[in-house]
Amino acid sequence: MSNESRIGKLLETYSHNELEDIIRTGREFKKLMSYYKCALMEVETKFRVLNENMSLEYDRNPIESIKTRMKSPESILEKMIRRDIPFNPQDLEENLFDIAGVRVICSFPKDVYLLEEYLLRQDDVVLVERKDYIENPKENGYRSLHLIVSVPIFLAGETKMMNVEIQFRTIAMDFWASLEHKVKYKKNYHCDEAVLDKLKQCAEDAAKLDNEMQAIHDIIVS
Ligand code: 0O2
Repeated sequence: MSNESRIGKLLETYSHNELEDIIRTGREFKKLMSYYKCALMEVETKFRVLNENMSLEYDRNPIESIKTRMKSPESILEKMIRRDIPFNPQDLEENLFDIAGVRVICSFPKDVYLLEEYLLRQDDVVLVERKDYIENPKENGYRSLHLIVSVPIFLAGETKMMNVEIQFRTIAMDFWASLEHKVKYKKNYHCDEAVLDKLKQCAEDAAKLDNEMQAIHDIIVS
């Protein structure tokens, strides 16, 4: 369909006021997404600063890598429909907490909790929600520490608090989660019980490896 006929169809379908509403809502969504991007930058910087500082204090970097991602519009829409959230920016902001996501991959399991502690000690970070899937792994074996934190973003005319989801994992937990995600979402493949059991066993093996590497590290640094 050409742009002209698309616009013609919109003008036939919606009244002037309705079209104004759609455009205004679109602009508000765009603004909100830009705020989330700013919040991602703030949180990523906090972790880079902590990593740099710990390398000075303890002569090692506890963070292997940091990944940031904005939830895709398709995933946002799917979650809003699944959770019956009204389609407007305010309800989105109040109900979806994982639009901006930061994944912090750590060297050892204890680093996960150390970084959590250092982050939550900061005056401008507010803890909104905490799910410890390392202490209490999911039924399928998934392990990570999930936090939702609210952080300020300093804009030209105001300061706004924005929610960011942080997932802390070790390299082993990330290795498992990445491959499990690929296997699970592989098209036309239905995982039977035996495959799910094998995946769970792999998660347990990875956790065992993590604990052994942690024990070796503890001996070396003590
Ligand atoms: P993406 O693309 O990573 O954002 P819900 O999101 O509704 O399912 P909830 O309670 O918000 O439920 O989520 P939860 O349990 O805190 O975890 C959500 C995110 O954790 C997922 O995001 C994944 O990134 C990760 N995750 C949770 N469980 C698993 C799992 O079993 N396997 C893997 N590989 N990752 C997991 P999204 O939204 O699925 O996708």
